Amino acid sequence: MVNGTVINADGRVEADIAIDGERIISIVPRSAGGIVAASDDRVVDATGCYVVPGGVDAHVHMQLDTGTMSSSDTFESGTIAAAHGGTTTIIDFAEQRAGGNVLQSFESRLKEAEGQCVIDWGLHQVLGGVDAQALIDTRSLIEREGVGSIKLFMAYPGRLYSDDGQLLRALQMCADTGMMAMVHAENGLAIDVLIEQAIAAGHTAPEFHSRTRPPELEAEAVHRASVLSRVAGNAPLYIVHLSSSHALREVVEARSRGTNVFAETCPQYLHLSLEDHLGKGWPEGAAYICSTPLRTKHEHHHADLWEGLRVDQLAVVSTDHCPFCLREQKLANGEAFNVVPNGIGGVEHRMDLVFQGVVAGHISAERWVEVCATAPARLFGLPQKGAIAEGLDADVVVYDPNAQSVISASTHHMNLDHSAFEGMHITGGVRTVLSRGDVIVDKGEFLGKPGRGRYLRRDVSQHIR
Ligand code: DUC
Ligand code: ZN
Ligand code: ZN
Repeated sequence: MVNGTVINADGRVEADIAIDGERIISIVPRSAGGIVAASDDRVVDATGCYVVPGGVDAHVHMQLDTGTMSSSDTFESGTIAAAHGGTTTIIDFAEQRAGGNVLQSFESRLKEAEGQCVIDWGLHQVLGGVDAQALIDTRSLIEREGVGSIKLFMAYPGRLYSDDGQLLRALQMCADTGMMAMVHAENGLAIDVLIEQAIAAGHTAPEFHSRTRPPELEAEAVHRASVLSRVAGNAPLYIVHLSSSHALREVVEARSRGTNVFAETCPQYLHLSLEDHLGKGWPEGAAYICSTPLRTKHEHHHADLWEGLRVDQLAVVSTDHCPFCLREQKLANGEAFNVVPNGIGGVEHRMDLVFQGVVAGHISAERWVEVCATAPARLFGLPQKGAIAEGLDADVVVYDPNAQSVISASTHHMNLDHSAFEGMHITGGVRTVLSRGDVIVDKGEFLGKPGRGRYLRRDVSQHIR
């Protein structure tokens, strides 16, 4: 790959890259002569483009079973869409529910994804019912299946919810093993009261999804999770889909006390708002129902989250990709905010949507690479991903910083009949994508094949040990 600007989290260099098979074998600055290709080499010309590591989306839900429906992207369609957007690794979830067997839940999710993905993939383990056996089984997943992370819920009482005692026991296990505890931090008991009261008062419009999940209840849960992590012996803690200034302040406070806490945000919390999106009413507003919810534009959430990304208060941008088609799925249970399946589809546009922060001057291109690829790879035990470096997997994206496009459901590759980002003008765009040395996307054309993606055995977090 020649003539590009190689950008890693720690800097940039005008350099050429040589790839042999699945790996990057050398990076030669053009000041040192660059690489002179042999006549039978395949050459990708990256003139005028950035050459960056393939994106790592550490939080997605392909074909998620909600009990009554399945999120609309399969592992195949969702990973094809991800590849088009410059993401070459996803991490999805196996889900154990209360009373259920962790190892069985993991095996069955592994089977669902096997043979489908076009890019490399891993799984976190959700614990929807923390009990003694679940914790014993989860510990064994590290060696057995290469799973170094779990997910716990402080929301959804009666479904996936863990009480404080369950959280503490799970966090003690994480402190002991080094496993990363991903936590959905919202006070679910209080939220359920607000939802009940809103419905009783006839407040069913989409905006009440946000009004019944106030940022104070996100912040409170972040605070509690951080305290429990410290009491557990400083368990590695990762707050998922952080959406508000209030919650961010709690992360900063906990980090200043030396807590092992990291947080991700998602493109929807950087670009969308309660008023402009949920506020559209039915049916469009349903498209923006996700949890944590979109926040008001009259506070400083967007600006604070961009600043949090800039100064490393926020470590990662993931999508929480969880698409549901508008009429057949989002509105299938009727027009009341509390019966709409939660989720936004965005796996295809994460790199572009975060790059808009580079265009606007909120973050550097190096930081864009770090939050979209390097940090999630290091936090989730993937040392072979997330950087352009000799010996690492040749997951490489040629990104044109001057390309122009408009996001639209009519041109995206997700199996989704709408886009939460419809009509957004994007500066920058993916030109070519390599996954372990294979060109899988070139100028909008998909060249990969289902099943070529590999299951990634992961280690515990490199940020901790
Ligand atoms: N939390 C997630 O992380 N994903 C989908 C829905 C939710 O509440
Ligand atoms: Zn969640
Ligand atoms: Zn999620």
